[in-house]
Parts: sequence; structure tokens; C-alpha cells
Amino acid sequence: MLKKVKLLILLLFVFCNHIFANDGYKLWLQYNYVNNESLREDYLNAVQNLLPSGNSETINIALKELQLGLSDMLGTDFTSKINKDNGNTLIFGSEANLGEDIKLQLGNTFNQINEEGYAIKSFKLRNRNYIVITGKSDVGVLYGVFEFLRLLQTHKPIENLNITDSPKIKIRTLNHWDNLDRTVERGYAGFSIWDWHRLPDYLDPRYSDYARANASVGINGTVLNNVNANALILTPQYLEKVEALANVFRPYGIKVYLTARFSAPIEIGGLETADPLAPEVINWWKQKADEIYARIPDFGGFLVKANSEGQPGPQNYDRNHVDGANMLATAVAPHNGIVMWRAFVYSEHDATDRAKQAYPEFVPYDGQFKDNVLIQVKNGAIDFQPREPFHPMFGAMPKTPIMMEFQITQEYLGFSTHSIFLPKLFEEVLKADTYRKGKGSIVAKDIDGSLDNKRLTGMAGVSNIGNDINWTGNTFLQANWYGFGRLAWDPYLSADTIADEWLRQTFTNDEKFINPVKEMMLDSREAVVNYMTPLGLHHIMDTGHHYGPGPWVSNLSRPEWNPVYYHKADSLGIGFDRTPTGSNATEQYAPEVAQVFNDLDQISEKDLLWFHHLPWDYKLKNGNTLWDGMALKYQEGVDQVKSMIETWNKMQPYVDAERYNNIKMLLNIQYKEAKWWRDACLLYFQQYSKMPLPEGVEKPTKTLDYFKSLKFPFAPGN
Ligand code: BDP
Repeated sequence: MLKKVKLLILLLFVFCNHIFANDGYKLWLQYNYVNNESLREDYLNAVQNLLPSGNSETINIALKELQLGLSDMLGTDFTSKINKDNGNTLIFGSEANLGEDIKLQLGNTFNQINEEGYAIKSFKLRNRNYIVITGKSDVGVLYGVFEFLRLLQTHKPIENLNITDSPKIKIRTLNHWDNLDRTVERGYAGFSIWDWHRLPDYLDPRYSDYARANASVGINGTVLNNVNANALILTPQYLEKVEALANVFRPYGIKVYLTARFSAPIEIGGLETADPLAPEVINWWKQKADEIYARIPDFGGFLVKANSEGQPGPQNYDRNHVDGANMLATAVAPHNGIVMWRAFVYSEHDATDRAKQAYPEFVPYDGQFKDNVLIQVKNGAIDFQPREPFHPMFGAMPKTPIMMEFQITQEYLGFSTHSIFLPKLFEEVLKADTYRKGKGSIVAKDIDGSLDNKRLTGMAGVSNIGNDINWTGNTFLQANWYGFGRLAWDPYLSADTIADEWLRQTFTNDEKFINPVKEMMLDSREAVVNYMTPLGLHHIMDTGHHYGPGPWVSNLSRPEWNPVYYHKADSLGIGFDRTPTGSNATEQYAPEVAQVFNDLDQISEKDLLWFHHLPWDYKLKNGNTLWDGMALKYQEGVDQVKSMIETWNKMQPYVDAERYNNIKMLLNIQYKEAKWWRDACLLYFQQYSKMPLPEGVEKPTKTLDYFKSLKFPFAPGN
């Protein structure tokens, strides 16, 4: 009888996992029932009792998470299995709250972790088995709890645990490009999750769910508002709302930051100037900082976009970035705040190659920024393209903290309808070798500070989150939020590991699902490069909204906003010459790197047209002409999406219907759009190459004029 009941329960669980609707809201924290019986028995045996040490809000959150995760995964109610004096016990609490007998078992563990790190250790004491999850802070313990749950979610053994881990990067933030009217710049998953109108009194449960998801991957900061900033966020009316959010996030170890509009002293302060050297301006920001910190004692600091794309900045007053950043840094320094000053600058008054413009505005000033300033640099020198060579500023400012800015939202990668696994892109940049201190000076080492012994370190990701029920519009793209967090914690993790973890937590541990879908994820980034911008092409998206191809666009007022500026296709060839015969952007890299980029024999063909203008009949390494090779790449991208669809279609037995269909329908859109990209770009470039499409490339079914006529006045995110 008992056996039958058990079987029934088991079947019910399996049934629930697969058939019942799953809207994806729970992200990777699904806590699926562990259907491997012997593993489940092991887990149940290892954790018979939960023993929290300490009674902070954070420890309470950790307890709730363990109870939820264990109950769901092991099919037993864990809410009563707490504080018992028998059975194998899981203790969790920070160093200060552990008993001496327990600490004795841990030896020198605490020397191996930093403030936010954790340890998970097994030991036997007085005939009982213990697992202890600890850290120097309660937030460290929470991170450890999430890691422990991840072990179970991914069906790892938990005997003899001996794990220590710490984040390698200090500031791990999401940047929300969210406006106060709840539109999201470059957002493709609905409106902003910040409901400013109903704050501060109405605390949407989504706020704590957001914090919990972030904490589970180690994200410890959030910049709430758009870099194209509105000064109103700094008024008392809004600061009260910001304070309410900060109070929700605090126990999850998440600090709140705001963008600072440089002209705020004029706009909301009634001053006549925002000159960073004017005493009244200095004083205004100091008082503003004091006001913010009186409300939010652990406020993180400011993120600033200055003198970029029309945003005001110190240059409006003939001052430079150092003057601007240091003035704000001085205001927040007494409160331990920081300033993240963006290096995304280029000017319509500067005729030099846009890719070269940030470097001279910052690199010569190395050593002059105050020590609570980080320079936040996009991964590449142009703008979040499907592929860009790493930004030449990485490794070039040994005395200045350089913070990585990745874009998780897919402004240039097909919006949220294209299923692209971005950790592949992030990994490529982090592993790129700057050669600033000889071979092995990879970007990750500048970002984690190890290259030049930097104390302050950071990584930011422009969020892909909106108020869609599944947060990211496309279930698949939850992996990019997850992956960003994991890489901000450890920039040396591989995309493969991240994909594996995410799939197991989000869907199932069944290898028949994991293997093909992981492969599909890992190939997805190269697919988008192929069907949009192969061989080093870039920024040929339609302008403004950046939706779909627009290589023909040439009529915008600023030259560098036109795709023709970037591909430079003409009857002789295609590509942007950034070698010494052209813009010489390569001179901004270490000589070893510049030499490779300059030399056609050494450069990777993936970056070819980023750095070289080449004739249409240029011979690629495989013997094809450039034209044929390019056309075949476009086709390859389309074929890759087709095979992603074939893979996904076979996965129906492993996924609940709702998430299965969400991804399936979006893949079909992606396939259509990949063909659109291929056809539009090839027809356009063919006007110049005057060469036929090679065998193997499908003939376009529409004309170039048709593609040019397409208009999208209401494309999202613009
Ligand atoms: C570009 C976006 C624009 C952003 C800008 C930035 O098109 O919406 O404001 O970057 O990063 O990619 O400041």
C-alpha cells in the first residue's frame, strides 16, 4: 500500500514537472523534484535537521530558501525540520555566530575566503554528521546556501563537501536602462519592474523575487535608472521610493545605485551652472550625497554617462572627465560610496574613427582619478555588437579601476526574440589577451584587478529584465541574466559550465535534454554573428531602433550613426581599414596585439572586416573569395538557426508545454529574421561586388527595394 502511494506521489511529481503550466517566473530556481531515488535518499539522509545560526533577516531568508528548495526537491516537508537536537544536521551561519566546537572543525577556512565568500564543509562530531555553510558575513552564508541548493539542483553528490569560494570581483551590478515613465531603453521584455507610481508604499513581491534571483548568482548591486538620466530621481519625492527598494534589497546583499545627471544642480537645484569646479556645484552634490545617505546608509554610489550622445558633462564647462568624476567621488567618499564613470564617449565634432575616441579621453589621465572612481568600459570600442574585438582601454590604465560593461539586453542581437546565449560572447572578451604585461594579460585579469593589483573591481550588465511574467520575454534569455551573474562572480568560468548549470536548474538533469540543448546554446552566438555581421562586419543594423538589417542607411546627420560608415562597401571591396594605412585604431593596442590585427596572415577572419578593407575577390584561408565566403557565412547562420529549431522540436518530452512553446515560437521568428538579414545584406552588398551568389546560398525571394521599404516606427526599446 505504502509503496503504491509513494509511486503515485512520484508520478504526480513527474507529471507536474512536465505537463503543468510553467510560466517561467521561477527562473532557474525551479527546485524540481529529484527523481533519482538513490540520490534523493542520500540528500534526505544528509539533511535531517536545519540549524540556523544568527537571526538576521538574511539568515531568515537563507532558512526559507533551504526549506523551500529542500521540500520541493526532496518531496518532504522541511518546514518542521528545524532546530532539532538529533539527526544529521545542516548548520548555516556566519563565523561570528558559530559555536566554538564547530569553528574548531573548520580550521583555517576563514582565511581562504573574503567578506562575501562562503565555505561548505562536511564533518562528523559526536557521532553526528554535519554540513556547515558559513562565511564572514550573513550574505556570504546566503551565497553558500544558494550554492548548496545548486549542488542538489544539478544532482551533485553532497558527501564530504569541502568547498570554499569567494567572488573575484567586488562590484557586480545590473544596470537598468529604466525610465521614470516605466519605458525601458533597449528593453524587450515589457515595461520596467519599478512601479514608481505605487512606490514607496506598495512593495510589489516582484522586488524581493528580483533580489532573490540576483543573490542566487551573486549580483550585489543594481543601478535602478537609465544612464540617459532624469534628474528627478534625485529629488526627495523619488528618493523616498528608492529608499523603499533599498530596504527590500538590503538583506539579499544588494546595494542600490543611481545614475547622476550631470546637470542636476541646474535642473533640480536651481543653480546656474553644473561646472564641477564651481564651489556651489561641489557643495550641491555634497549635500545631495548627505541627503541620500541619511535615507540609505549603504547607498552604493553614482553611475554617470557624461558628454556622450548629448548627455551633459564636465566638457560643457571646458573641464575633463577627471574633474567631473572626482567632484562626484568627493561627495560620496565620506559615506564609502563609489562613482562609476562611463567611457562610452564619442563626438560628432570629432572626425576620427569612432572606435578610437574614448581612449585619448581617458588613458592619458591614468592615476588622476580618485580611488573611489571606476571607469566603466563597454566590452568593445564601438557598441555591443554581435562580435567586437576587446576595447583597447582594457589593461591600458594600470592605476585606474576599469569596470566591464556588458549588455545583457540584446539591442544589437535581435532583441528578445533571438535565442542567443551571451556567456559565449562574454567569455571571448574576458579571455582576450591584451598583452599589456606580456602574454597572458587577459581582460579578466584587469577586471578582477589581478593584473595590476587593483583594489576596486567591477562588472556591470545592462539588464534584459522587464515586467513580462518570465522576466526576460524569452525563457531562454534567462540564461544571460544567470550567466552574467556567474561571470561577475568568477570571470574565469566557462560558458559551457554556465550553460550546463543553468539548464539543469531551469529544466531537467536528463542528459538526453542537456547534451543537445547545451550544444545549441553554445552555437547560438556564432549563429547570430553569421546571419547578421560575419567576418568582422558591424553596426549595419537599421538605425534608431536597431531592429533588422539596414546596411544601406546613409542619411543620418551624424556620420558615425550610419551603417555605411562601418562597412564602407564600394566597387573595390568592403571593410573598415583600421590599420596604419587607415584610421590606425590598432595603434591603441599593445604592439603584439596590433601586429596581429594589422597582418592579414595573422588576424582571425572573425575580425577581418573590422580592421581591413579588402577587395571582393580577396582569397580567404579556405580558398573562397571574400564575396563567396561572406555569402556562405550568411547562409551558415540561417542553417544554424534551422538546426536550433530541429533540436528544440525534439525536446518537447522534457519541457513543460508553456516554456517549450515560448521558445519554439520565438525560434521560428528568429529563423524568419535570420533569412531577412541574409537576403537584405547580400542583395545590398551584391550591388558593389557584382558577383553571383555562390552555390549553396539560397536565392532571395524579395527585392532589395522591398527590404529598404520596411519601416518599424514602433519597434520596442527605442
Ligand atoms: C547605445 C544605445 C543607447 C544607449 C547608449 C549608451 O543605443 O540607447 O544610451 O548605447 O550606452 O548602445 O549610453
